[in-house]
Amino acid sequence: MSQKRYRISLVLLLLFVLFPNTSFASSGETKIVRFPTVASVDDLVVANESTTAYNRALFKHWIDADKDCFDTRVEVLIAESKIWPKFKSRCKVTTGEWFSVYDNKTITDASKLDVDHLVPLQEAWQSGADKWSNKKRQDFANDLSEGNSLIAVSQGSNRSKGSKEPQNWLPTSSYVCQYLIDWVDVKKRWNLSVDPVEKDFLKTSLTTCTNGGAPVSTNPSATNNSNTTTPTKTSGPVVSETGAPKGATAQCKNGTYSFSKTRSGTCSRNGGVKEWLVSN
Ligand SMILES: [Ca+2]
Ligand SMILES: [Ca+2]
Repeated sequence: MSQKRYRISLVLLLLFVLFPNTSFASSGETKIVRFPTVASVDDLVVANESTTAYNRALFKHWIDADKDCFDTRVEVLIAESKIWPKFKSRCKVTTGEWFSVYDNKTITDASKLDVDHLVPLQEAWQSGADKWSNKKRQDFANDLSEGNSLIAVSQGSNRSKGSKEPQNWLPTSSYVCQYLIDWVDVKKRWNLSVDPVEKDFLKTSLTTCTNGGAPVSTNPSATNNSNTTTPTKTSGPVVSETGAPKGATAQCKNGTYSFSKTRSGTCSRNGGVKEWLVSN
């Protein structure tokens, strides 16, 4: 499952759990549904930020956890490209088509993208990660387990964000509500605290996040989800498994992508090979 699709599924699941009697089907009437994460803000531990010296080097990234030759940054780029990207030296993405939800920009040159830690590493450090092991910090910095920890966005938007918190920086696009939801969700999943000012801002802001029944309708990239979340091959032949050349990339049956120099074991932890892809 791609990252954005997972994110949307998660939000839908939360809505159905919290509002079991609410119909989200299109019926012509507008339903106002408050984002459920308003309550979740109260579930976060409130604490003043740690003032111990921050060192970015203590959050090792980007690693290649599954050793498929795509490091974490490349994994995100592949997952979020609207088209099957092109590669250099087999493991690096050069071009594709990405939509930077922070500033509504379409980007085709991978070098123009940053993969953003939605909750910045420094913010994580100040919110409890200063007490973590280096291994846990590495896991956080390379978190692909959910779709909202890492996001490919324009360099300009990411660098204006820096390590700022929501009260000091928000996307210029209509992605704001989703951003706030993701911020709370990441902090909750990693048991990171919020400081009092941050908590007040999150609670106030999230109460203004309503919608007409489509939970992520303010996310432009999600409005056409079926087309935007699954990379599709735009060039090069699809070949059978037996005919796959060395170095081919495979789409696995669970929707992830895998690369193997020898083909052996490719997608073995991801449901097997669905099809082999060869980029021109
Ligand atoms: Ca990898
Ligand atoms: Ca904070």
